[in-house]
Amino acid sequence: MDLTNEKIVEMYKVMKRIREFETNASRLFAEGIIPGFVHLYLGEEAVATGVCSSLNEDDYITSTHRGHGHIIAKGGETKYMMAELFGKETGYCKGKGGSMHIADATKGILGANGIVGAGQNISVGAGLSAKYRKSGQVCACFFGDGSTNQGTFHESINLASIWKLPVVFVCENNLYGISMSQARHQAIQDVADRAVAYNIPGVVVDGNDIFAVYEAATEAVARARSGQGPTLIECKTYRHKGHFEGDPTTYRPSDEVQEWMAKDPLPKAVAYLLDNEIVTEEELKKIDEEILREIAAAVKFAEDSPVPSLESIVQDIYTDIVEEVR
Ligand SMILES: Cc1ncc(C[n+]2csc(CCOP(=O)(O)OP(=O)(O)O)c2C)c(N)n1
Ligand SMILES: [Mg+2]
Repeated sequence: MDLTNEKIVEMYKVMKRIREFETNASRLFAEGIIPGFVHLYLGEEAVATGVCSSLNEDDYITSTHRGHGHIIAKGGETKYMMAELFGKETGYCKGKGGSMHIADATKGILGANGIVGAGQNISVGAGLSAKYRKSGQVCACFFGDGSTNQGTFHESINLASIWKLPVVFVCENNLYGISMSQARHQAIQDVADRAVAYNIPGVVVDGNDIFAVYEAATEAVARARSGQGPTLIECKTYRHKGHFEGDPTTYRPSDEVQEWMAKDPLPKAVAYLLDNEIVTEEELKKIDEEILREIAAAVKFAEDSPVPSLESIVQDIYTDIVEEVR
């Protein structure tokens, strides 16, 4: 692979940033500071990082209800994300969207999405737009195993395939849709098998191996960018926490959890960096400390930010948009 040491370190930083953001979100939710629902990306960091590292800055992503990792990996700003989780005025959606509605059009982040499968349709729209404008952009579309039973999955891949749109479909197969195991929700083991029905490549990769994800994504992105159409990449992975924070996860056998915790992508990446002498222990410590400081600053920013004013409840809604259009 054509990866410089510098790029490998950058990829590690992204994974670590996601890990630290999510660890803090978990704590702050348990303390009752973050309201609403949060679905954490802990354990799945290598997927978003590997895929987004293969994209250009002006490429697009669509995301899911478990979106923090995707947004960070595509360059979303952690302080505005954290403020949004807190419901504060300085957040990405001025505190009115929360975890599942974070978007940043300036970075090609077309939004987290509380509707399972809805990002798939949006990715086809983005791909169609890029093709129509001949912009050379690609859209990476993230979604879970559960969503691949939705009509949107099939309709989106069908259109992207027939129109050869520049979309990379990335299934994060974490073996569950809420409490429903994959074995109970579909009669196949590999979601990638479904690519056959649309005559596109379907690839299975170890989603906890950042290099495997990066390699598959790089190939799929090149294929998409050169007008050959979409690829379906299935990343086998596992979430460390429950479906949402507060989920007691009684439905997962403990040996399965242990098996996957041993495959945690973060220590794997650390071992790679040290074993291949890409960084020294000391340099790694400095990198980690820098990320810890960044996330602590994001939490402080969120804490210090004001809650939205009462008047803002009727701002940025339909009537405002109509006025803007006029
Ligand atoms: C259209 C729709 N149906 C049902 C739900 C409720 N729901 C939220 S997350 C989820 C499971 C999603 O599983 P998966 O796609 O595997 O993603 P994961 O949570 O494992 O990342 C469901 C059914 C929803 N949000 N939207
Ligand atoms: Mg799932």
